[in-house]
Amino acid sequence: MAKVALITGVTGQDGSYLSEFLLGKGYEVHGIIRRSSVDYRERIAHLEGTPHFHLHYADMGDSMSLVKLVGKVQPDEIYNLAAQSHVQVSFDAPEFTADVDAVGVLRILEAVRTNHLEKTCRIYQASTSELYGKVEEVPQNENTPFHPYSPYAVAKLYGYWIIKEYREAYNMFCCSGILFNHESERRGETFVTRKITLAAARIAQGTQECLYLGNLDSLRDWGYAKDYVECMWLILQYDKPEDFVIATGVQHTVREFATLAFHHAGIELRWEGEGVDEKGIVVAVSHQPSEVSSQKSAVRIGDIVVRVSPDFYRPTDVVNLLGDPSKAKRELGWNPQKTSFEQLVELMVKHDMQKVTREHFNLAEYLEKGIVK
Ligand code: NAP
Ligand code: G4F
Repeated sequence: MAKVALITGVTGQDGSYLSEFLLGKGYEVHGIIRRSSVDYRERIAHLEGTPHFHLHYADMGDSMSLVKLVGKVQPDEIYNLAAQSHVQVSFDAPEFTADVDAVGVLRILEAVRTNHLEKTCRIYQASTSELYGKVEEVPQNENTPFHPYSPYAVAKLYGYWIIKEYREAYNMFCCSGILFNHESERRGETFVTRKITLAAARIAQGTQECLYLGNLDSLRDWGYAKDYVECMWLILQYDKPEDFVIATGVQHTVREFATLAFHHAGIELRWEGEGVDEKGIVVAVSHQPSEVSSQKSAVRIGDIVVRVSPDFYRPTDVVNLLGDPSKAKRELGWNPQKTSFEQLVELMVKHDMQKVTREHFNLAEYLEKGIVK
């Protein structure tokens, strides 16, 4: 009998990679989607219609929908990835964030209990390095004290503790993966890495003039999402329900990410000024290999292509995340260095250079045919 997995947040970056991973392992995969007036299923469109992949409408804010779905699907494993996952947005929508990211976890746990599946169903909770927030030690491991530093992190802290509570109170196999930032070609376009790789590609191809960023000094431990979903699965296959830090053990600033991303887009930057006056200035431009772009670079030496805008500063910002993945390496046999920082930036820029080229050609074709003016 194939194992049955239920994924909340299946349309997201991680949900899409996890679906592919579990289908590859022979699972029957069920995913929760929510009604939207526009189609946000781009990341899983290639999976729809395949025999072992099923989508169901439900919402993390709607207990009844979750109880009914868990009863219908009878999952062996639940991967609770659904969340309002944007830290900056959580300052603008704190109540919604708490409802989905905190109480939503409780609703999943109770849906499992209501359906009497607590002895058989294993639950993975998408926890986060944001719990360490205003960090109390560097690097951070499973024993580092938490100091959440945003409404998002406070909501996720509830999720972490309610998982632990149900594990101890009801002997349920439920675990948190404390994942550090992980990125990919499918990363949401307002997270800093994807915002940078898309902007670098557009600036190189002349469809954007300047990229506006917030805190350039912020340090993150960035890994590749495709590598991280394997860990979610490994955590649920472990013989005991435990929490794990998942990270690469290497950190870089936002500025370093931007410098490398522009380099892969054919633009060398130097940085000048401080704080809100800091600028990224073009010092050299190279032609792109034809497989990433058909166009010559549109920028010139001396152009300012990155500026700082206080609009992207946060009321409280987490600035020093560095994970210690020793436990995952030792206990799960997971390789934290499968994809390096340099490879990650390169693959994201390469993808976005092609995406921007396609956008450009589509527009040119439409203009030629008189479809848009
Ligand atoms: P993401 O791309 O933003 O995806 C979030 C998913 O949650 C989407 O499928 C979204 O659906 C769904 N969702 C949001 N509100 C919902 C609701 N009320 N009901 C049902 N579904 C809802 O996030 P991600 O990067 O894949 O991250 C996955 C999980 O890991 C999140 O819980 C995130 O907080 C956590 N995490 C991420 C990272 C990271 O670096 N990526 C690190 C640590 C932890 P729509 O498509 O309909 O919006
Ligand atoms: O890319 P970010 O928005 O990711 P953040 O806040 O670290 O959150 C992500 O990772 C968490 C794991 O640690 C997840 F739990 C969470 O769901 C999400 O996936 O920002 C990274 C850093 C921040 O310090 C931010 O202040 O980049 C800084 N930054 C600088 N300029 C910017 C910008 N962030 C964004 N989004 N946009 C900017 O223009």
